[in-house]
Amino acid sequence: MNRGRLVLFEGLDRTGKTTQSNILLERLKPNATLIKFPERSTEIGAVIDRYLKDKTFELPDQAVHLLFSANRWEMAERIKQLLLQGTHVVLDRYVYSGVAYSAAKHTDRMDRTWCLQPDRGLPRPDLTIFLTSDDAENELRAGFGEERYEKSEFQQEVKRQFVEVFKALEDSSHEEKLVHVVNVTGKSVEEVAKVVWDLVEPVVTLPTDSTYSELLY
Ligand code: 2DT
Ligand code: MG
Repeated sequence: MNRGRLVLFEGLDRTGKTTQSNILLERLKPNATLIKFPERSTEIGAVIDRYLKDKTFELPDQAVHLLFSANRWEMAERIKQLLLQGTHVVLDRYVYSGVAYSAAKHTDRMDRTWCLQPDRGLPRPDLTIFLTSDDAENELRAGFGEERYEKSEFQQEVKRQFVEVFKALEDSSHEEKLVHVVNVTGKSVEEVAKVVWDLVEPVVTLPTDSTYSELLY
């Protein structure tokens, strides 16, 4: 049987990741599942949810980073099973959010290399799409500012970290393109969905290895 593909949307808050993940899910259905990280319904996800919502709940940055990674490991077996049974898995955030948000904190010794390590061995995306925008338009969307990290200076630093992570990983590997950048500035939801589908269609159509790969940094 043809295995499912792992398609990842990354990006800053409110660049349309969730909207685009849902549109893609509908296009790939019935043969597809959506998983959003952090997955707040698990044991570890509940702690993460509290940390994000309650700004008085303090944890060391290293511990928070490891919780986000542990939350992916909580879901890893399910993702593998879905792929092997032929179901496409659409991810709304994954390891690159983990690195970019943590590295943006500039905690001593917690650099990008440190941040990548706990995710080593997780299923590797077949396609990564990074949704970005030129300006602060994402801040104007409803609800922005309610959770931890939703501050414009921090978002700018996260954006810089995303760019650097992708660049560093791309430079160090000889694989095919690691990430496809889609700038959503001035584009409608439908226009972005079209660009996304043009990237996804070949990936879900072409034959692939019978098993997934793993992330090896
Ligand atoms: P949402 O707004 O998308 O629910 O995300 N985050 C996410 C991290 O800091 N590390 C991670 O590994 C992941 C997956 C991004 C909630 C916030 O959690 C951040 C925003
Ligand atoms: Mg958010």
